[in-house]
Amino acid sequence: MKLVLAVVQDKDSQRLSSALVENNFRATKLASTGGFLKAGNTTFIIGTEDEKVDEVLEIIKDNCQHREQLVAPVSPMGGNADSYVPYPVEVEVGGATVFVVPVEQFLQF
Ligand code: 2BA
Ligand code: 2BA
Repeated sequence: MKLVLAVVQDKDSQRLSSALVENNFRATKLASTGGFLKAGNTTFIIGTEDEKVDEVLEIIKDNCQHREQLVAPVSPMGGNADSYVPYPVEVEVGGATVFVVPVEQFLQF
């Protein structure tokens, strides 16, 4: 069994969630925050059989888009001065950042 961890943009999360259910995959959605943009994104946890991982990855690819996002200057006040961006910059946010990790045990009590 594998655990697929996918960080996706909030705009795609509903579509991806529906596609996973339609294809009979079980998933858990977590509200998360990107370390760089400090904006909300969604992390999907999908536990599935090894042989179904490719299918999950296809579903993620088909339902998550790349987008350009403008990062406005943000005051470091109350935040971390290390990550201060002094001028607006455009960054390309990927469709999805995905990790696939082995599952040692899957238990449901
Ligand atoms: P949910 O996805 O909201 O699912 C709630 C319950 O609905 C499930 O309980 C299961 O009994 C049923 N269910 C879910 N998907 C189904 C499907 N495709 N067909 C028929 N019945 C379905 P649990 O299995 O106890 O799961 C409770 C929660 O644990 C799930 O909430 C989900 O958040 C998480 N979860 C379960 N299996 C997972 C997995 N393989 N990967 C990631 N998260 C999982
Ligand atoms: P954020 O950390 O908010 O990053 C949003 C986008 O900003 C990134 O898109 C990337 O294009 C850019 N970016 C991030 N860090 C940067 C840096 N130090 N310098 C210049 N540009 C930078 P993606 O790479 O598609 O990542 C989207 C989201 O996926 C990230 O949101 C983060 O939540 C997650 N992510 C990406 N790589 C990760 C990793 N290795 N581990 C954990 N989470 C990751």
